Amino acid sequence: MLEKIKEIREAMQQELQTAESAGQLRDLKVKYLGKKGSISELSKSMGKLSPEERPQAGQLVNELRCLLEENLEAKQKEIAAKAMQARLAAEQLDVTLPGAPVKMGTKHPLTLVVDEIKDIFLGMGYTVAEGPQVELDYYNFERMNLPADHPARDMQDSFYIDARRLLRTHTSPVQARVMDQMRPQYPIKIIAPGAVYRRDDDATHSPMFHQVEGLVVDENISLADLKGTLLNFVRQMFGEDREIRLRPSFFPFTEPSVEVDISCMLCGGEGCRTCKNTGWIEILGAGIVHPNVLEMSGYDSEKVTGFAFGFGVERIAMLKYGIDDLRVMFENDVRFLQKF
Ligand code: 2NM
Repeated sequence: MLEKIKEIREAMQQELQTAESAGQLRDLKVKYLGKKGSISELSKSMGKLSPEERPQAGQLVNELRCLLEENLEAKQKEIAAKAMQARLAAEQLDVTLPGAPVKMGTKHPLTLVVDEIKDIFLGMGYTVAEGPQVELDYYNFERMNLPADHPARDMQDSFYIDARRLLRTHTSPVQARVMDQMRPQYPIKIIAPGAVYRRDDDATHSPMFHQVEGLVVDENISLADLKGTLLNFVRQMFGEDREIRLRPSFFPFTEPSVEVDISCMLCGGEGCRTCKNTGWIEILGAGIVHPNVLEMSGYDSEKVTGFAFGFGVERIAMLKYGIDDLRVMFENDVRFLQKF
C-alpha cells in the first residue's frame, strides 16, 4: 500500500510539472480525484488494511490529496497569467491612450431659425400651436375660404391621401383648429410653425418645406397692428435698421391682403444681386382675416377682427445665412450642417 501511494505521488508530480493547459489540469483532476480516480481508489481500499496500518496510510493519502489540490490551483493561476500575458502582447493595447472624442452635433439651420422666430413671437405674447400634417381638406381648404376651383385644390398641386385627406399645403388649418377650440373666447395670439407639402420640385422649390404662420384675433385689430408687429419681428430677425414695405396682394383667407418686403440687408437699399437692384426683398404674405374665415370659426366678424401672416422658413434661413441653394437644406451634408 505505502509503495503504491509513493508510485502514484511520483507519477502525479511528474504530470503536474508537464501540464500546460487548463484542459490538461482538468483531466488530471479527474484522473486522481474523480469517482474512479487513483486517490479515490486508494481511499476505498483503506478497508482492506489492518487497523495498525490504517492511520499512517490514511494520513499519506490525505497528504496526497492536499498536495494535488494545492498544485492544481497554483498551476491554474500560472496558466491563466500566461494566457493573459499572451493576449496583452497580441492586442498591443495601450490603456494610457486618450479615448476617441465624441463628436458634438449641431442644430440644423432651419431649427435655429424656427427657434429664433418662436423666441421673438413669445416675446410679443404669442403662444406656439401645432396640428396634424395629414389634414382634412375641410380644414386645409374649406375653412380657409379657398373656393372649389382654386388651383391649390387640384391633385396636381397637392398630395392627397384619399378623397378627404391630404398633406397640409400650409399651416393655416392649425389656426382654424385653434379657433374651434377657443371660440367664443378672444384674444387669440398664436404662431403655427411646421412642415407643409406642395407638388413643386426644382432649384427654388422643395415638395416639403416649412412655414410659420401667425394669427391674432381681438377687438379693433387693424392693418396698423399687423404692420407694427411685422416691423418689430423683422428688426429683431434681420437688424435694427431694416424697414418694411407693404404692397397690395390677394389671398382667399385675407382681405385686404399684402405682400411684405424688407429693405435689403446686404446693400441697405442701394440695390444689389440679392434684391435684384430694387433695394427690397419679399419675405412674407399677410392680411386682415377674411370675415368668412372668422364666421366659419364661430366668431362674430362685426365684433372681432384679426390679422394673419405667413412665411417660408427656408427662405428666411437662406437670407439670414446667405445660402444660395435651397437643396443644401435637405441633403444632410455634415460639412454644410457644421457651419451653423
Ligand atoms: C399667409 C398669408 C396671409 C393666414 C391666414 C390664416 C387664417 F387662419 F387666419 F385664416 N392663417 N394664415 C395667412 C394670411 C397666411 O401666408 C402667406
